[in-house]
Amino acid sequence: MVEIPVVDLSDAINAKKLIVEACREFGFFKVINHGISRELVAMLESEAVNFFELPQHEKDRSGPPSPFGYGNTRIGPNGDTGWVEYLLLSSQPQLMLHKPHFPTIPEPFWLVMGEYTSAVRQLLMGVLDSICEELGIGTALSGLIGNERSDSCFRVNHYPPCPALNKIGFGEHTDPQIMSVLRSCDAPGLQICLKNGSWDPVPSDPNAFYFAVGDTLQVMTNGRFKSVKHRVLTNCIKSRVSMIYFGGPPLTEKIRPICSLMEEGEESMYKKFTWSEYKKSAYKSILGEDRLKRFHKN
Ligand code: GA4
Repeated sequence: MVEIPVVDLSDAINAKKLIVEACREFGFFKVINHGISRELVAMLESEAVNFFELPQHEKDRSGPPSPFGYGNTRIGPNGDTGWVEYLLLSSQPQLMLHKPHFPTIPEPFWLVMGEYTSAVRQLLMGVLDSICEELGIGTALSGLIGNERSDSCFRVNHYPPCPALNKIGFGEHTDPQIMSVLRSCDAPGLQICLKNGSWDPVPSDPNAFYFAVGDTLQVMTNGRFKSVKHRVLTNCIKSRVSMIYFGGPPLTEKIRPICSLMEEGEESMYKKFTWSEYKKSAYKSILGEDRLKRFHKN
């Protein structure tokens, strides 16, 4: 098992360097001393557990996810499946606009999701600012997430204990957005793919957040950072609840390498595209596909 980098946000000077190194090496890191209150996280988890305990027909009234809403076993529109049920919602500031369409999500769940997603968004913006400072490139990244047109989304997954060992809970994939912030309860299952292609289990730590580089950040750094392939395997003992905030840019944003990062004469490895174009193409793909392939030059 390889040690996943741990970034202590209370140590601001070292944190920046560690984050950038981790993004280059793993596309993944763990953050501690993040400042998000345990109570808030615990409240969200408990609302999520209550929701997933509802009778199936009640949950189904808030589905199917097309693309947002309650989903069970089916992931995305192209036939992927997993041992998982989930809620997928577009995030702040649009979160509350969903409310009328999901009659079985109770008011307290909405409130705590609103609070949680804005706290995690702030945390992500801080991490992106650290990346930009370390790379000496202004504040190009956090502005995309803070923007009121940011196309971010939020997912709450529930993996019930599974009688079969090591079944796929959520198949391998990279996240299409800029960066994702994940938190899970104290149950195993998450794995990341290392550069040598082996799968490395990520020990659960309910007090920490895990950050994953997405495809968009890979392009914006012209491949310096790699989006990390990850997956979730089931276990037969414990239910696993995870919550992930996917920080995405506005739909009209042109996705291309950040100029000030490029060395003299360096060319973009990717064709130009907008986030909306990338997203459309992602929704035509299956989960495990290398979605950036179509956007590589040559
Ligand atoms: C992977 C990352 C996020 O969970 C997600 C997923 C989305 C979905 O579940 O609807 C996708 C998947 C994710 C990428 C390819 C397409 C779209 C399922 C799928 C097969 C919400 C996202 O943005 O992309």
